[in-house]
Amino acid sequence: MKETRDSIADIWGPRTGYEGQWPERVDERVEEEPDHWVQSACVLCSNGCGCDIGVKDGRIVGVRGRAADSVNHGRLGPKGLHGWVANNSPDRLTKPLIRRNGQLEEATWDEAMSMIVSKSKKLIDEHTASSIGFYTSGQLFLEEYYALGIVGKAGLGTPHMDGNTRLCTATAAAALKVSFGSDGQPGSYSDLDTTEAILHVGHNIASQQTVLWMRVLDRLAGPNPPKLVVIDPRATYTAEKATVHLAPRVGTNIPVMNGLLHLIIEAGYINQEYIKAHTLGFEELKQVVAKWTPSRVEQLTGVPADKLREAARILGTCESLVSTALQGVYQSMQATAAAVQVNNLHLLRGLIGRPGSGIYQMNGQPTAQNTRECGADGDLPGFRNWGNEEHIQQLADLWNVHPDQIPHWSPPTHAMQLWRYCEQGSIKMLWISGTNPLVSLPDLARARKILAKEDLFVVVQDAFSTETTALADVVLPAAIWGEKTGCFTNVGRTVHISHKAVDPPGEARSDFDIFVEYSRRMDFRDKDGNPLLTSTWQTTEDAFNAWRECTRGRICDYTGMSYAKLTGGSGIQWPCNEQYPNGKTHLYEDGVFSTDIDYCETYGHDLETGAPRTKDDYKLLDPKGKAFLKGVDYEPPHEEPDESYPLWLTTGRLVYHFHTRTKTGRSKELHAAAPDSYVQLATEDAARYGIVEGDMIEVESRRGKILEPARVGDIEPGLVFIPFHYGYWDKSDRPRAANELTLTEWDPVSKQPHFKYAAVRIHKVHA
Ligand SMILES: Nc1nc2c(c(=O)[nH]1)N[C@H]1C(S)=C(S)[C@@H](COP(=O)(O)OP(=O)(O)OC[C@H]3O[C@@H](n4cnc5c(=O)[nH]c(N)nc54)[C@H](O)[C@@H]3O)O[C@H]1N2
Ligand SMILES: Nc1nc2c(c(=O)[nH]1)N[C@H]1C(S)=C(S)[C@@H](COP(=O)(O)OP(=O)(O)OC[C@H]3O[C@@H](n4cnc5c(=O)[nH]c(N)nc54)[C@H](O)[C@@H]3O)O[C@H]1N2
Ligand code: SF4
Ligand SMILES: [Mo]
Repeated sequence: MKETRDSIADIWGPRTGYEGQWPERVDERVEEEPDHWVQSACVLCSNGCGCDIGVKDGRIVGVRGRAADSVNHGRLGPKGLHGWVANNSPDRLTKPLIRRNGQLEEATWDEAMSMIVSKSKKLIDEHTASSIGFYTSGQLFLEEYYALGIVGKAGLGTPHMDGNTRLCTATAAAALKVSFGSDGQPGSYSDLDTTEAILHVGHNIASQQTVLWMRVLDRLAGPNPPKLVVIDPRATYTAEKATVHLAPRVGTNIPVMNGLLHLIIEAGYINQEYIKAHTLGFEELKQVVAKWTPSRVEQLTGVPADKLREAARILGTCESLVSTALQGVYQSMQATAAAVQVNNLHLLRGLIGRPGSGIYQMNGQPTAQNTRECGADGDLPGFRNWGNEEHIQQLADLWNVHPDQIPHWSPPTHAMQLWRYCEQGSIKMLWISGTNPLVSLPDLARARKILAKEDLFVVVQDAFSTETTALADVVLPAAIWGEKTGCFTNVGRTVHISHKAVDPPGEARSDFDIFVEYSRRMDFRDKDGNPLLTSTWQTTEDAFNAWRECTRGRICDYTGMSYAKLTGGSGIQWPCNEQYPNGKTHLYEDGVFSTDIDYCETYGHDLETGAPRTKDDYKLLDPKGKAFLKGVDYEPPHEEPDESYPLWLTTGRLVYHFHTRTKTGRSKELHAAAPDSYVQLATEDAARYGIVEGDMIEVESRRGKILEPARVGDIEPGLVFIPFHYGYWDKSDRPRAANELTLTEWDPVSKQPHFKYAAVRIHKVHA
C-alpha cells in the first residue's frame, strides 16, 4: 500500500497556516500503481471532496484528491482514503433475489422486475397508486433522483415519496425556506479563508467533515486565526479547539440561541440599516428573545452566564462570520426553530451575501442536496412550491403530462408518515433504495415489525446484504459509486461529475437503469401517448440535460453546466447559467431573497405547530424579497429523564465510520480503528454506578435495551452517548444498535425525527 499519510493515526494531516488562499495538498492512497485515473468526487459525506479513482486491470486500486478542486484542494480524509475498498468486497450482491417459500433465492433480472411490475399493476388496479411508496437516499446520483422523481410523480402519481434525507437534512431545507424562501446555502467554503469568526452549533465538524475542518485548522494555525464558538454538550474534537465552548443540556438549543441573540441585540451589535432594508419581523423576534437573560439561560441549559456573554461578544463584534448547524440542532428539540436562529444571527448583523460570511445549514449525506433538488423527497423538482399552480404547470409542461397527474393537493408525505402508512396498511408496497432503515430509523423494534408485515411488499435496492435486505421480498443488486456515471452537489452548491471507472460486479445495475427499466415495463406514457422517459432517456447524460431544463429560471440553475464542462477541472457551483458561466460564490448579495410570492419554494409554516400557511396568508405578509426573522420560545423535550429512566441519551457518529458501515465496515483499517459500539458516560456518573472503562452495560429505554461496553469521560454528567453505526449485518452477538432505544417523534416543521435525546437507565451487567 502506498499512502501519503496514515489518515487513521493522523486524521487531518500536517498544518499549513494561511489566510486568503488555502494551499494545495494532494492526499493519495493506492494499493498498486493505477494504469489510469478517472475523475470523481467522494460520496462519504456532504463535503464532496474532488477525487480521482485509480484503476488497474478493470479494478479500483485507490484514490487521490484533486488539487484543482475548489472544495478540498487535493485533500481527503480517512473515509475518503479507505472507503473505496468496499467496491471490491467479495460479498457484493451480484444477482437479484426473490423471496420464495420464505427464503431469498437468486433470480434473473427479468423475474425480479416482472414481479415488481405485476405487483405494482395489481395494487394500482385494486387500491390506486397511493398504495405504493418510495423511500430513497441521500447517496444516489442527481440523474437517478430525477428519474425516480418523474417515475413516481408523473408516472405513478403517488404522493408517498421521501428519502432518508428526512432523517438527515430536512431541517436544513426547512430552515433555509423559512428564512430565505428557498433551499440553497448562501455562502461558500472560501468564506472560511478570511472569516474572523466561526460558529458550530450541534456540528462535530472535525469528525464529520474532516476536510473542511482541515481548512479551519489551517486558518487557526495561520496569521489571523478566527475565533471559534462551539455549542455541543460533549467535549468533541471540534470543541477542543474552541475559543468558547458552550455545553448545554441536550434539547435546549432554543434557550441558548435566544440568549445569544438577546445579548447581541441588547448590546447594539446589530445592523439596523440591513434589518430595515432586507428583513421582516425584527420587533417580534426582539420581544421573544428578550426573556432569555443570561441567568435564565444558565438555569435551564447549564451554560454559565459569563460564557454565554463571551460567546455573544465574539458573535456580535466580528466583521465576518461563518456558521454551521447540523444534527445536534436538526435531530433535537425545536429543530427548525433553532436552526432559524442561526439565520437570524446573520440577518441581524447583515453578515450574509458577501465574502467571509456564510451560513451552512449543513447537509450530511453526499447527495442529499440532489434528493431535495430533484423531487425524490417531499419537495418538487427545482425547488418548486407544491402550493403554487404555476409551478405545477411548469413541471407538467416539462414532462408533457396533465398537471393533475402530479400529486400536489396537500403537503407531500414525509418519511415518518410513510412508515406509519405502511404500519396501518394503506401503503402496500415500499421500494427502498440506497438506505438501511433497520439500523438508521428510530425505534427499530417498530421498524422491523413494519417491514416484516405479510401485507407489505418490500423492494430493496442495495449493493450489500444488510439488516434491511434480510426482510425484503425482492432485492435488486445495485452498482455504486465508481461503477456508474452521474453528478452530485455538495452542501456548498458545488456540482461534481463522477465518471464510471469500472464495471459493476456480476449482474449489478445502476439505480438509473433500474428506475428507467421500471418506467418502460410499466409503460408510463405522457399525454400524447409517448413513453414518459425511455424515448429521450438513454443515458445519464440525457437525464442531466433534461434536468438542466427543469432548473431554468430557478435559483438552482444548472443551465450553464454540461458533462463536458464538469469534466476536467474543479466542481462548479450553481447557479451556473449565461449570467454566471462559472457559477456563483454567494447568493443574496443584493439582500433580495427568494421570498417573492411567485418564486418562493413554500408559503411557510407556523414554526411552533408546523401548520402550513396558504397563499392568501402569505399575501398578507407580502415579503417581496425580504428575509423573515422569526422568534420562537422554548418548549421542553417530549421525553425527559425521570425516576425510572434517570439519564439522557444522545446518539451520533464516529470519525472512522459512515452510517451503517456497509462501506467503511469493509475496510480493514477503519474497522480496526473503531471495531465496536460503546456507551460513553461522565466520570462522575461512572463513579456513582461503580462502572469502569470496558465494563459491559445494559442501556434501556421505554422502547428497548442493548448491551454496550463502557467508555468513561468527555461528556456532561447525566448524559450518555452511543454511536449509531453498529447494527447486526456483521454478526454482532449482542443487541447493540442505538436506535433500539430512540423515540418516534419529529420536528413539527421539517418532520425530521429526534435522534438526539431519549431517557434511559443503565446498569452494569459484568466487568
Ligand atoms: N465520520 C463520519 N462523518 C460523517 C457521517 C458519518 O456517518 N461518519 N455522516 C454524514 C452525515 S449523513 C451527517 S448527517 C453528518 C452529521 O454530522 P454531525 O451533526 O456533526 O454528527 P452527529 O454526531 O450526529 O451530531 C453532532 C453533535 O451533536 C451533538 N448534540 C447532541 N444533542 C445536542 C443538542 O441538543 N444541542 C447541541 N447543540 N448539540 C447536540 C452531539 O454531541 C454531537 O457531537 O455527518 C456526515 N459525515
Ligand atoms: N440514532 C441515530 N440514528 C440516525 C442518525 C443519528 O445521528 N442517530 N443519523 C441519521 C442520518 S443523519 C442519516 S443520513 C441516516 C443514514 O442512514 P442510512 O442511509 O440508512 O445509512 P447508510 O449506511 O448510509 O445506508 C445507505 C445504504 O445504501 C447502500 N448504497 C450505497 N451506495 C448506493 C448506491 O449507489 N445505490 C444503492 N441502491 N445503494 C447504495 C449502502 O450499501 C447502504 O446499505 O441515519 C440516521 N439515523
Ligand atoms: S470530508 Fe467527506 S467528502 Fe471529503 S474525503 Fe472525507 S468523507 Fe469524503
Ligand atoms: Mo445524515
